Amino acid sequence: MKIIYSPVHKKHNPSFEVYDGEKSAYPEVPDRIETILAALKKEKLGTVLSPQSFSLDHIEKIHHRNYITFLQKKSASLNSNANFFASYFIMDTYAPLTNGTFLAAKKAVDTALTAAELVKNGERLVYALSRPPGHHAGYVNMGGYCYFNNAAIAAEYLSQFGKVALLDIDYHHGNGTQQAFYQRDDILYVSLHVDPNKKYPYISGFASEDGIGKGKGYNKNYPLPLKTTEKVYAETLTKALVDIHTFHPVFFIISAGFDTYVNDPIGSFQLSIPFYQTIGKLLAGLQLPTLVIQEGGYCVADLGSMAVQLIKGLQSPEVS
Ligand code: OKP
Ligand code: ZN
Repeated sequence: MKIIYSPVHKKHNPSFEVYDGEKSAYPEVPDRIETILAALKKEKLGTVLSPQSFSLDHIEKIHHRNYITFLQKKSASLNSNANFFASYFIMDTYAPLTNGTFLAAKKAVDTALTAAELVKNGERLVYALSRPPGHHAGYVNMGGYCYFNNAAIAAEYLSQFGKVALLDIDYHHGNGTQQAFYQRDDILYVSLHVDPNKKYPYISGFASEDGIGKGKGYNKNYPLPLKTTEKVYAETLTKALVDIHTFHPVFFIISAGFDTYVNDPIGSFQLSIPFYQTIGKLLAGLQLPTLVIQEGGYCVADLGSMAVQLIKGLQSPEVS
């Protein structure tokens, strides 16, 4: 497996989020990616490569030019210790801008695009260690620790070469990714996530949202209750895999969040570390060229183990 990683993500390190009107600790920390990288290396699961640099044109296919320019200019204008919450181009209080945010977010996109290009050129499994994550970032907004939608930009890129199925297994619904492809029939978006009536992002992720126009039927949401068990999760994932199989994609992208873990400080599901290998094996059953893109997951102590289990599952030979 090839792993795409750049240390530039560390330049984005906000000091706090605003939750219930109070400052609180920022869970989306640089150590998340460092610990995953260390665990993958220790288990010798892949070769680490640096991302290539891609033009902003790729980002402009998913985000409005004015939003991109705003992020770039505002970020660069900030002092090194500033945490700036924009009053527009933003959907919540979970996406502060810092001096390094644009550089890190751009590199996270380059990481995803480098991985996408490798998959396009015949690699079977590539892991993009993108940070900050992306699936909440929409056409004109940051939010939920996300600035540029890494997975959507990679999916858009790969769609030039064949149909793309994008499966989002983060605990939260990927509102930004859904929005990007809601009217498209060449990119299928399927998501398993906590019921948005109960948890973030609240505004989307309902089962009734299934696409519009020619995109009708090409968006699938599987909202799950708080405290979802492994049994229910596996049953739901099996349904999602039927959707993907029926679509006959050429490429498979996984928006991989580990906040479905039982000990995640933000999540509420009951998935154990070994269960990520079960998930990986189920996904490997599709036998498609696969791009894994990092999204959330906040139990830093166990992120490395979860990533290792997922990748071992994805690499396990098909049982037929
Ligand atoms: C980003 B991703 C608790 C409030 C958290 C924001 C969640 C963003 C999740 N401090 N609300 O999908 O993992
Ligand atoms: Zn999440």
